[in-house]
Amino acid sequence: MKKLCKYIIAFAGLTTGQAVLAASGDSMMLESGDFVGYSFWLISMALAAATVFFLMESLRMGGKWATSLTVSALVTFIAAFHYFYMREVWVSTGNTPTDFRYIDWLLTVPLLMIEFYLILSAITKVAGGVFWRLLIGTLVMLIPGYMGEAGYMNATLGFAIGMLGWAFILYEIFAGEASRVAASAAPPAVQKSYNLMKWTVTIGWAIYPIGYFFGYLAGGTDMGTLNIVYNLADVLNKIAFGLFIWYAANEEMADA
Ligand SMILES: *C/C=C(C)/C=C/C=C(C)/C=C/C1=C(C)CCCC1(C)C
Repeated sequence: MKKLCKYIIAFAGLTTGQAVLAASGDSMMLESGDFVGYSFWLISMALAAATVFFLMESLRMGGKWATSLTVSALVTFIAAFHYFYMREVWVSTGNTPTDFRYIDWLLTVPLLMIEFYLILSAITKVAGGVFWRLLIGTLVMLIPGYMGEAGYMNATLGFAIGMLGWAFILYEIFAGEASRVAASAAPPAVQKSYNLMKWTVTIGWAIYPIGYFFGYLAGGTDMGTLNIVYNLADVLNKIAFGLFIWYAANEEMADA
């Protein structure tokens, strides 16, 4: 009977175009109406597709932009993989996949920071200190954030220290050495993309602490909302961020 049920479910899955879902076993079954689950599915696929795109474009463009586009592909690749796991956690247990999310962030956020260094390095010589300061800012932002969310530290304290790390990053890209290099040496296309990236780190990234605040500090929101908010933020901060670099590369190569 159980076997028969499995076959019926597998068949229904196939006929609705959910072949992959069915093949992966019975632990994971996306329920109709599970919008958080839908967002995990959509975004994992969008990240996978973006990875292919950035890699192909990296090969096509080559030259000094190839590394930046490859790093964009690494970001979406790492995130796509984590999304496959996060999706399973959500769909099969309804829990928030906090650990996977932070492991993903720990890898992808430093890579996004490297992008600032790389797009500036593509056009001029940039001191390594820019990279190290952005990396330190990232760690100060994420580690206490994790400890707060996972319950290893007081949630308010983790939030407060994390905000300092983010402020440090914003300082570097708005007023620090990176911003001075961008303003003095970068051609217009790169400046435009630097600005788009800078504002993404300001406005796009603000979504995460806002989610954290409402999720853990302001009485608590439901975890479904928190996950949709984090998921949508990732589309902007991972896929769109890569597209801004791709745009600068295209423009700059057309001008050169
Ligand atoms: C691709 C993933 C990205 C860009 C993740 C970014 C995450 C943040 C900007 C998190 C920020 C946080 C704070 C500023 C305060 C403490 C809580 C955090 C970790 C959610």
